Amino acid sequence: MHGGNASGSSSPADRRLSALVRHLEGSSRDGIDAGNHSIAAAPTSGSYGGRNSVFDHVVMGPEDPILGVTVAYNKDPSPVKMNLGVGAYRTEEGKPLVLNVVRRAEQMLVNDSSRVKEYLPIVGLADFNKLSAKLILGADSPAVQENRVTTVQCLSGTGSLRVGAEFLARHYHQHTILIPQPTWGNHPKVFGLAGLSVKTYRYYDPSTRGLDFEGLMEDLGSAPSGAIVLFHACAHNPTGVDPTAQQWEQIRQLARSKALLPFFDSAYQGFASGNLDTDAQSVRMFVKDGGECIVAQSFAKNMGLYGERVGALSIVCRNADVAGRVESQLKLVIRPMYSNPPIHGASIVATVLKDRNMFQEWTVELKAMADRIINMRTQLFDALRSRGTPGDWSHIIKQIGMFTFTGLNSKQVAFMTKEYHIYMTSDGRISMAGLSSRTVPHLADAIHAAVTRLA
Ligand code: KET
Repeated sequence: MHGGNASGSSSPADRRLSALVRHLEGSSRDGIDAGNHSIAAAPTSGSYGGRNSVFDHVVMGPEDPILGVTVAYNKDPSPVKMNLGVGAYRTEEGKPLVLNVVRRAEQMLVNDSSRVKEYLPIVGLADFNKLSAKLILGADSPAVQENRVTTVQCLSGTGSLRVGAEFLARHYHQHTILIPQPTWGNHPKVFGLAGLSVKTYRYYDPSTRGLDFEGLMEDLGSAPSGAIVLFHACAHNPTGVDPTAQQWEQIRQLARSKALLPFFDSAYQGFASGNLDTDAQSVRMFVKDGGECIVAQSFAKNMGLYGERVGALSIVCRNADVAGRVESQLKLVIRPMYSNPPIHGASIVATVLKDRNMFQEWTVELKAMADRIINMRTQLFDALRSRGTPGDWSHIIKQIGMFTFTGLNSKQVAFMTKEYHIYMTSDGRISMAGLSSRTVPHLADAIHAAVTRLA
């Protein structure tokens, strides 16, 4: 115990607070724990360079390019405003959706009085981990059966990517990671801050609004041997353009021949096709060949658990022995970062995945979300065609997943926000899940005006 605190039996929080109060009053250094002397000695007493904060030099940071769109949207008083920025599902009425099966699972959890709020292990909920691995790799996956997959529960997709990246930065011989150009805006930051060196590979061709397959193969072909390669498992964000099964097979062969390490980001399983197995094909192809790979999974979108922060990181290894050692090191990454993950969301997912009926109910609700998005694509495409909006808009119905990469430029986006109160990311990406039959005409009017006035 640290000694010398005048407040006797008060809690650590109380002691810290009273130390802070004394400190701010500038009265004395007494009573501050030995380890905190630097606080008492810090020049915060009002005379620091004539300024009154040690943080005076801190400049205002920019808003996040995606989440900042919601911040701007929230400030707009217009009744016609639309938020097509963040990828979050909305109902036909424009409301956030909690799946019925999720409500049911939560009810069961609440009613179960044997459930407690103890810490989870560092790696999270065992059932959740096992079931998540099976969900992405396949119920009969030999890799799972042979115990050569280690899965740890993490803070949604982002946390899984970050833990995976930190592990690679510590234990993998190659620190170069190639990410697609373009990709989800957070990828370069997550990987860069974990200590990896981020490079890009060609992915999207704006002239065809499709995959730049040759560019992709060339860039992976000239990547340093052993480099990590990030792939979007399905429903590439922001482009909505995925390789075909045949192209994936060619990518797999090239990646394996160059000993590249595939790192899959699976944030939209079930959202691309409406089918969980179809959307996992790319990952399963790489696991089937017996080689190693990494998968970050998110349950934010497919189970609508955004704010619960539920995800998993799986590392598929050559054998069970390696998997065990890898897991021991993942624990050493996680423990000092956030100690162990939260219990509630993972318990919901485990409850749903474990029960045959609930699982079935989930797939139906998931398919309904995917279908509504596909329906919005058709409606928007038809609305633009009926307005005679210049340009070929067929990419709206060809692209898959939550987003349409419209091809609108940042000026056109700014115009639509200013004149029509439509909020979207400046790269022209719109979240189709934010649209409804009621709002399609307004969006089509805005796009029409933007492309006819600001070519
Ligand atoms: N990967 C991809 C490809 C992705 O689009 C997202 C989220 C995530 C990971 C992280 O999701 P998480 O909530 O950590 O499980 N994308 C949407 C939300 C965001 O930017 O945070 C989006 O692009 O709008």
